[in-house]
Amino acid sequence: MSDRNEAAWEQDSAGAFCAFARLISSLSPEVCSVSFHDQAAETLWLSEDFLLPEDHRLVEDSLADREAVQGMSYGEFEDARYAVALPIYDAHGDTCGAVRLTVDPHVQHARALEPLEQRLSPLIKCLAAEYARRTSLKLTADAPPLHAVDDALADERFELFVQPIQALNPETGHARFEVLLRLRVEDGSWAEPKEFLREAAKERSMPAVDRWVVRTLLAWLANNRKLWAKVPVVFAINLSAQSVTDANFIRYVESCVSKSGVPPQALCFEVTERFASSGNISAAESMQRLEALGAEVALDDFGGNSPSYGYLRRVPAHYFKIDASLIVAAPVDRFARAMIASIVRMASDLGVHTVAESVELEVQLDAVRALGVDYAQGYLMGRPAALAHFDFGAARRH
Ligand code: G
Ligand code: MN
Repeated sequence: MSDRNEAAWEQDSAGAFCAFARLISSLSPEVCSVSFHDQAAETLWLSEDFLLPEDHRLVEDSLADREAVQGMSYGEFEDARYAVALPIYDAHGDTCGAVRLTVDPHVQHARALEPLEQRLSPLIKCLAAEYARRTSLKLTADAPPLHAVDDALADERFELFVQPIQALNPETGHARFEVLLRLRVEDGSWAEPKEFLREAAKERSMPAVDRWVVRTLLAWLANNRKLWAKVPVVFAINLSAQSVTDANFIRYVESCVSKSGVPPQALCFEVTERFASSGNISAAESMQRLEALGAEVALDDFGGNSPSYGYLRRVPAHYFKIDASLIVAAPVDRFARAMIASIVRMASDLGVHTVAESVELEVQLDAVRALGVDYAQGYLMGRPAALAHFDFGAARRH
């Protein structure tokens, strides 16, 4: 199928799903959100920005266990919701997909005594016809070519790692972690971003990668509050130049943050100083919007290429992350120490905190501590480790 046909086909299907979603909410006002899934539980269309891992599991269960309508409770107290997944059957009685709905139990409806599945059953039959139409269209279509990063996103080969950022003055600092992206490669090891993101940038796929990071992190934070929410803690996310200049990306972040219920104060966005100082107006605007949302902003690799500081008037910054080249040189190079001292002085005048990046040796830690740097991050304090198995308690005790 040509690109144009492919796009038209996607739009046509999206239009049909959107119409079905509208019908569902007019028949059942207690429904808050809707998503449609194929036979393999892949999301075809959704009315919100992202689904929690529980939602995916619910859909998978409904596809696997055809007998029961699958349901689960969500959230607590006032925000409590209920989610159900209803399987959709083809003409042979086989499951061909599922529709997932979240229900607000507080919304009373005149027909509420009639169970949701019964009310929706004529509509589910129409949905089955729509699924059959899609399948027949898809069979005649060539698979669109996928790029390496799109493949990795589709195959779920990306993983989030975290690395602690340690406060050097425990009285003033609080728990901070940088979120790092890793790609699982064929031999089972992990590749670092610099090895695979160059290609993603060429393909202009960085906003897609950064969206994946944002929604995966927020879904994890929303589902694992007990592990991180007790103390003030901040997770720092790296943003690429392509994402910082994309207004749609910033809107996506705003919407994911509000839907996840994660306080924006728990997030920091890192933008490299090289890009933030380039004079790009949309980058400065994006950083201002992230700050207005309530999140922090950090300038990454700060002091690595020494621009003039005039740009700091236009971009908000709460943290300067001092470039690795200065930290490595600090124990032996008077010039590097003078640069760090001047960065620390300026940060303190501007009310900005400083972080030493890539601290690998005790002598480097001693040097940055003596120069008054607020935080240290690097292999000496802790290597990046998978978010899913990360021991936040141990990281905090260090
Ligand atoms: O550009 P940014 O500062 O976000 O880069 C972070 C990268 O640096 C990550 O990929 C992380 O794994 C790596 N890193 C973290 N700590 C150290 C360290 O102590 N030494 C080195 N060489 N790399 C580190
Ligand atoms: Mn960073």
